[in-house]
Amino acid sequence: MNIDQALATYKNPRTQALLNAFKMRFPNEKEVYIAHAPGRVNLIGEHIDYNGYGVMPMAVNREIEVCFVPNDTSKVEIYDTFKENPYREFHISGNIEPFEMGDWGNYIKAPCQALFRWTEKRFEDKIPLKGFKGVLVGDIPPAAGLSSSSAIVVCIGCVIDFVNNLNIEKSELADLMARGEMYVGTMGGGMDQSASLFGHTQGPLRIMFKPIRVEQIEMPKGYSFIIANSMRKAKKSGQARFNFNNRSITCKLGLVIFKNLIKEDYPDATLAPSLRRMQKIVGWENMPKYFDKIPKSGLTLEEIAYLSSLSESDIREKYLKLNETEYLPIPSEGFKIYDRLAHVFREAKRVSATKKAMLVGDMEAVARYMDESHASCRDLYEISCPELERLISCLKNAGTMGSRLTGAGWGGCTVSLVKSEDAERIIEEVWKTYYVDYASKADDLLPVPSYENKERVIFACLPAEGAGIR
Ligand code: NG1
Repeated sequence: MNIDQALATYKNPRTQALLNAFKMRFPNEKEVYIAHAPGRVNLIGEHIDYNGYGVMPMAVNREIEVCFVPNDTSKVEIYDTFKENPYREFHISGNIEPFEMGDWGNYIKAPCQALFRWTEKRFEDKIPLKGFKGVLVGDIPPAAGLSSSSAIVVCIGCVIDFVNNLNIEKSELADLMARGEMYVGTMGGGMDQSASLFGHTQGPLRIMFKPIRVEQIEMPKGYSFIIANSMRKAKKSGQARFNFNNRSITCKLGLVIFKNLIKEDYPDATLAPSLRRMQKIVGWENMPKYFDKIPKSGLTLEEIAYLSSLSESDIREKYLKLNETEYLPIPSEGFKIYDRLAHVFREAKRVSATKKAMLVGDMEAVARYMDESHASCRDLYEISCPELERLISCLKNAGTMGSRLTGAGWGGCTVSLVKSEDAERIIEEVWKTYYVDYASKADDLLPVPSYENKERVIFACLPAEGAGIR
């Protein structure tokens, strides 16, 4: 579409800012395209996607947009007006050297490398892949557990798919983007990329993995979800990356111990690639017999070696190695395998129960499962923090039906189920009790915006359509 025509068509201020920024950066380009990808809020099913279990997120009306034109070469040139990140350029190949750890440009490189490798195997004639000139904008709060980073990855994936006429089927693209994002160094499970691609305007999604299957869930009328940011940044680089990978690796260590415990009774289950597959073979009813043999304390490497019948060096090489040079540090309190797995199994059951409750309109039950999920994230998975706890109590005191942290944890956002008629009143009350009386006075949290801009940190969200080209 002609850029002036686009300016006349897309009136919302974010897209207007995007188009104007593109005009300024690339004044000679007249025919442009716009790709978009929403963020997501996870309603229930936390830290279980990477164990193979289904989750229930909802794509929300906060998104990343990229205005772009195809390049004739493999060069990618991109500006970010979203977080004032520096300009980045590179060539697409199957082995793209990453920028420094934590650089935003790695979220652009990740999907490019993944799509190059995918295409190389299938359509030799489309190699080298064409790049693009683009400008990115967005209104998903970064590092808040709303998947701004996966929205960037998915949005760029859509751009590359479009520019090269690849026409990749949606669930394949979701899977590719999930694996592709591991390029930045986190071992996530695939929920975010699928939620961003499969979003729909009627409500949440039930997403199952391997292979990806998505069911659209319709929300009963009269209820809303409020997202509130704790203002504690939940970054996924640095220490937070170790915390995240520690949880994912602890679950893998749990799986090898489990396999050793069941190997005589269920030889088939020893090949299972995830906790879910293993549990499917064993059956929920038989799980406690083995699970109860895992000590409840934090386990040392020596104890894990004993319980899994592996050597310590095997465990280190197979499970603790993060990349060529880094190993996961052994936590001082040991690996709390029992507690982490207890969360995973119970949370997986809660997701199924939530779906059933939502389908029959029992929102009291949905709220109860959300509260239980939060308690489990706090006590068993230990991913909460004092700010999230304080915010949750402000929300509950203001009258939410159910409230929980959402996303990876250690800060970021909460999600609450409320009666739609109560939403505005609850937002006003929590604005006062959390943001004015607490967060604005704490010196190590993100700055609290003015009252007029409060929807940047607390808002009732709407379900949104999935990523694509406008
Ligand atoms: P966020 O909230 O974007 O940090 C991460 C993982 C998800 C999932 C959740 C926890 C990535 C890209 N995302 O999400 O796959 O494991 O944590 O439920 O790693």
